[in-house]
Amino acid sequence: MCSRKCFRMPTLIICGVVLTIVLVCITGITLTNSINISNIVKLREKVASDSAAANGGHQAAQTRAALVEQQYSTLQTHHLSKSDLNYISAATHPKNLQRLLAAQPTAPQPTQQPNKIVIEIGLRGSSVGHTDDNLNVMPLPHMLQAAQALIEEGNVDSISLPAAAALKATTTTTRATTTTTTTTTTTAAPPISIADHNPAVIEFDRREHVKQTSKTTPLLLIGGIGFVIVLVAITGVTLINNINLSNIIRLNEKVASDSVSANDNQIKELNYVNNHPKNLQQSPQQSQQLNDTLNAESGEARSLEQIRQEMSSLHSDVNVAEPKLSAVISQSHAPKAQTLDEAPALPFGFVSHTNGSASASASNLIDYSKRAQIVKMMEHAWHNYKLYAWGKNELRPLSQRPHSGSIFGSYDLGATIVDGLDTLYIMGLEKEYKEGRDWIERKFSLDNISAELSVFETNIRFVGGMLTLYAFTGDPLYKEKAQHIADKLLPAFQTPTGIPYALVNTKTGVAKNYGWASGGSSILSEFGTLHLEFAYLSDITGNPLYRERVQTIRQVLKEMEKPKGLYPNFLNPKTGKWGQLHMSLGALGDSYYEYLLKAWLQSGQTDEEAREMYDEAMLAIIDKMVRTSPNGLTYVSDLKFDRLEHKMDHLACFSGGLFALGAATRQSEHTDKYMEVGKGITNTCHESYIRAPTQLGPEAFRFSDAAEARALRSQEKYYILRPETFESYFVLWRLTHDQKYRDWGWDAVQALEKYCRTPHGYCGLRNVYQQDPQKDDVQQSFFLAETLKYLYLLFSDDSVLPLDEWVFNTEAHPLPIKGANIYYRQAPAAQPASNVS
Ligand code: DMJ
Repeated sequence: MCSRKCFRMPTLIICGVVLTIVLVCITGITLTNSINISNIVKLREKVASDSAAANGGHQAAQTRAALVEQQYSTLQTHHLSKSDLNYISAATHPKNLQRLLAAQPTAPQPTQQPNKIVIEIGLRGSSVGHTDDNLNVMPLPHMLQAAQALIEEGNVDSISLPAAAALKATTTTTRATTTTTTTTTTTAAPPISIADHNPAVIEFDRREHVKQTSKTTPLLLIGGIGFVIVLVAITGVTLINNINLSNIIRLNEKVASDSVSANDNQIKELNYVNNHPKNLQQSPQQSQQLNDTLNAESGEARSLEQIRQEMSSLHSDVNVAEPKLSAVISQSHAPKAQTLDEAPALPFGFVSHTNGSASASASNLIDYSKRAQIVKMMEHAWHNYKLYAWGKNELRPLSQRPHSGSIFGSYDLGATIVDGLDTLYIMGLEKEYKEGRDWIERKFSLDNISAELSVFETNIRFVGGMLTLYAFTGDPLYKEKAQHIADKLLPAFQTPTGIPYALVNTKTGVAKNYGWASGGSSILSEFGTLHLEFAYLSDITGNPLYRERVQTIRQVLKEMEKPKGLYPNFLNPKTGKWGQLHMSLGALGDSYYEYLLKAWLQSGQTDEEAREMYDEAMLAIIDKMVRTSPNGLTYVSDLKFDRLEHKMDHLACFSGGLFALGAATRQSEHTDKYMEVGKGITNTCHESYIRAPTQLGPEAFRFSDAAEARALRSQEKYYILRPETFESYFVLWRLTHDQKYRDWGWDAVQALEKYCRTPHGYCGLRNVYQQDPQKDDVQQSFFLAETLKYLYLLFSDDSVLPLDEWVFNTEAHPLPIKGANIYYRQAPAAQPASNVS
């Protein structure tokens, strides 16, 4: 409870002022809010009603104040003797005052209220220091003592004792005293009859006095409490309003920012399209239209000419061969013979996710809603990896912990980060991309670990991932990391033939092959899948060593005698002899063939040797291994010695796209056959999917009288989120624009969502033929690197990573095509070879 000091006049004045300020502030805030949301009618009404409530409270307070004034005024009209004053000073003063008031005659009401009450006290007896002998007053010290007591009790604030003569004169004439305050003008006190009292003048604060009245004190307390309640209510309402307002404002800001970012994405898209070398060759009219749109969107006044100038300042004068693209990849899209030493970063996200229409040519082939679904899947995979396995290699979604049994073991190599980062970039998931980039910068190193790494897997996922990121961004971090990783792999190449071993210890450099591989052989699909990365690494670092290493492999293979024109899967790196004569376009062989075609594409179609080797190999495969089932399904068998095994690995499903790409990029007598086989294989892989209740394909499927495109053995029935079938859908879509490839892809997306999605990421399935298949609890890094990337691209338009500018490594990391892509970022001059070898 408040002591009486709380109710002293100055305290109350201060409180009043503070409350007034608070009220003014609240009213001000409310008004400001009202203005801010003047268009939000409901809210305005609420603010208005709050304001009305505040006014009501204020009026009540004013009424109470008027009552107090009246009560005070009544008190003032009564002359109080010393003893009366003593009553007033007593603890029971309200009662006494009431009694006094009742006993005293009522005087006329003053017209104006003084701010200080003036009480004249009769001074009886002689007075020390008083010159007027007529005064029979209390000795002054006594009077002062009494007055002091009043002050101490808190009843008066100050006492003034005018000179006796003056007092007397005042008393006998007008009997009025005056007092002034800083806030009001001097006012005359009403006439006072004090009979035999010689006055001393005691002034005290009126409000203090009011407090001493029996009726006003409780009223004031009640009023005060009411006022506080009203204030609290007003403050509460105002706060709620403010919260509502800030929410609304935030919402508005978000809407605005979304709209800005949508616009921004459109601008990025337009910038990308506009700055694209292809478009720089458009007709002036087309270009101007595009440029006008861009300027209208961005508010920038960059003319096409300026863009041309900016671009040409980036171009060097190096002439390279015109890409020999077939009619399937439109010749009109072929860039001019230009390349760049330096290029800006590729626009982040490439194109917007929104259903905009930034450019008719760029967006008319985008399936926005389906593509947005793939982005959500990527977010789900990434966020859960981040939550439960950040920095580790892969995620176990069911266990919600890292997958330490992955091919990279339990070392903190962040395989999912490195493998998935370019997909984030392509999808425009900027925040997630930056998290990954930051991790790579701070954490990724092979320096202080003693891991036995697969040369092939490390190359395609880590080196490949870093190289793509370097091409996209020009960020030297990625070039350094790519070189760092490749250097760790180089000891594996120390073999008599130059054919690398499969495994290398990152600390000791000791390399070896798998114990299970035929006769200590290296694996064709592994040592044959280094070319793209190592060749590109040499070009961006200026160090020829990496290219030399893979060129050596190429020469060994080229010169080897090939049984029936085919490449066996095993080759001994010491003897240079083939191991078992097993051939496959699936496991152990697959990406070697892929890299023959792609090395040629990557070189700007100048590496003729690679294309020739590709054609020879693929024609042999068509002849010796590709077959058609009784029901017309085209498939690629494995060949073991002279025996065909009518089985196709899921891994071999990439070859549908590969055959088609071979057809699309060179017109020859084989083109139609390539395309036919490519489409046929892709169709068969689709069949393997739709013949499973889960609509997802098995690891391997067979062709026999009993079944076609179905797994027959239990160990072949799993699906581990593999991408190869979607890769072929994507390539075939790009080359044919046949809607069925998108439809097939979308069916698979729904199957992935239904069977593979878990609350904490995506898992593979143990048996695709079961209605309710068990999940394998592994989210493979290639699910982010490849599966989701190919699906995203399937629903994008052709300007996102166009196939005449980018070539995908076997882990779906796009690498720029030399001479056709401004992001190739070739090093300006060759540097001396590294000592690492
Ligand atoms: C990926 O790591 C690569 O595509 C590789 O070439 C083979 N298989 C896996 C995905 O299935």
